[in-house]
Amino acid sequence: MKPPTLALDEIQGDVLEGLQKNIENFVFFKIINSVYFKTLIKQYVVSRVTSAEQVNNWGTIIRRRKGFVQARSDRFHGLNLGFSHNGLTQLIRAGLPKLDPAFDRGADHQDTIKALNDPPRSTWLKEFVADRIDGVFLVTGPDRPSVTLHSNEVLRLLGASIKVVYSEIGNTRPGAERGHEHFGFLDGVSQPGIRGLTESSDPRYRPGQGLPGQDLLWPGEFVFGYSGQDPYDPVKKGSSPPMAASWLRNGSYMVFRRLEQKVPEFRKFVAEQAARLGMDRELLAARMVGRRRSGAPLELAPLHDNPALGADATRNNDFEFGDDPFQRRCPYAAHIRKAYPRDDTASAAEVERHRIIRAGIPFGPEVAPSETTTRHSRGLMFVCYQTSIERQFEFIQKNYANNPDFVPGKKRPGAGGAVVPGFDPIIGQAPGNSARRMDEPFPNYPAGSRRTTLAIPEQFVKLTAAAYFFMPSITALRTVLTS
Ligand code: N7H
Repeated sequence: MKPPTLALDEIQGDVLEGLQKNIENFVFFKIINSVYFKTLIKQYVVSRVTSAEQVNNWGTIIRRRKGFVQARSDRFHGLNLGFSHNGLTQLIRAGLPKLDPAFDRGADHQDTIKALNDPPRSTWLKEFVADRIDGVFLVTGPDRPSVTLHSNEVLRLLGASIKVVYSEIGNTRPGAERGHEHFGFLDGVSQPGIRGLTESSDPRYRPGQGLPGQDLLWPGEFVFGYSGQDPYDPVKKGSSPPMAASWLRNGSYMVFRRLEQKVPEFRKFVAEQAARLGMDRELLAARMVGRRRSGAPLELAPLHDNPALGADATRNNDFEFGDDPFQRRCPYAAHIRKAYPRDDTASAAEVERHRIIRAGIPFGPEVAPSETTTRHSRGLMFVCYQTSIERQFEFIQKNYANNPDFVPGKKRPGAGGAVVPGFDPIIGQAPGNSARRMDEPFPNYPAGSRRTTLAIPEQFVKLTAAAYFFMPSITALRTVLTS
């Protein structure tokens, strides 16, 4: 099957590949004077926006350097720019066509909050909700001083045409925790492969996969202007997602969620519940996530960690859930089994229509030994990309993570009856912030029939701000959006 040709010089760098980042500044702004703003963006900013092609070139340079000299990703700075529905309305004077319904509504709309069981806007960060948010700059780089310098430079160029509503810096965790999120788990392990971008590591025997287990998807799932997935066949090319206007081409929707993580509370809960269940606490935490801290998937390391497996990109995604019909290795409700059920539902093709590309970064300080209840705000600046927020991010949150009946149709072994898998214990949210349950925290592996439930009285991941953006192509930034 012929891979599509992607216009990488048109697509913003964070969308498909991710800007290289130790540090990322999220600058949320309001447009004060749209005429000046357009002129200044066109004149000074567009040329600084980092494309996927540039990210690719950096990647090559870094890989080459790794082979010869010391890896030095530290020179690279990235800049990307997105607009909310309000922002686009300011820029397109002729009027905005109907876009993705979720995007048009916005993350802070009552209906969105209700549909996702999100905490009310009144509980979000005060500064974030203090004013209208029209757009966001993502400024990335190796260290805080240089990222701050770059951010200030962009803000200086835009002068009084915008007002910063809120900004916050995300940072990868230090030392051995690098690449791990604040609960301690390796993140960024599984991402969809993209046809036309991700190469197959085994073109002869696994042409439909990038790395082993990484299904290749048609790019229209993530970027406008290309074929997406066929709804009935996971391999076949489907139609291109509808484009309400031609300037959507090579653009993507971004979901931003500032998710605070209650780390000491999570640890305490896991320790108490592991003691109650008579099991290892590391195993309980892993059964909530579906992977070990090292990244090793429970499907391949059901009882003991295997750090070599976790670190091996050729093996750490090479599994399905279909071989684990009674959740003996990995609970149905575990975060990764909910968020990407692989072959666990009636239709593998359908599952691939609800994928996202994740590009988040942790924020906040490390937990000090004395911090036994959360005193400092920390968590994940969650970011994901897609061509339909409704069918991708919102579907995962609402129909999978928040839905105790998903995956449906599972039975206990023998004549044990139907299973209610429960909520995703990491990101699932129950109506009114009420308590959640998850089935089978204790492993019946390799055999056994001990029935256990995990009652989770509080959220360890709490939404404190959210917004939806559109990341336009470089050409759209240079033309339609700034003329
Ligand atoms: Fe999740 N965690 O540490 O527990 N996530 N996530 N996520 N997540 C994943 O594969 C985590 C969040 C997905 O392809 C891993 O990269 C935390 C939201 C998807 O097999 C870990 C938070 C949504 C995958 C975590 C959080 C998702 C995934 C395994 C919030 C979307 C890929 C490492 C604070 C609604 C599944 C990896 C696959 C993986 C964690 C948020 C979705 C460790 C702490 C909001 C699709």
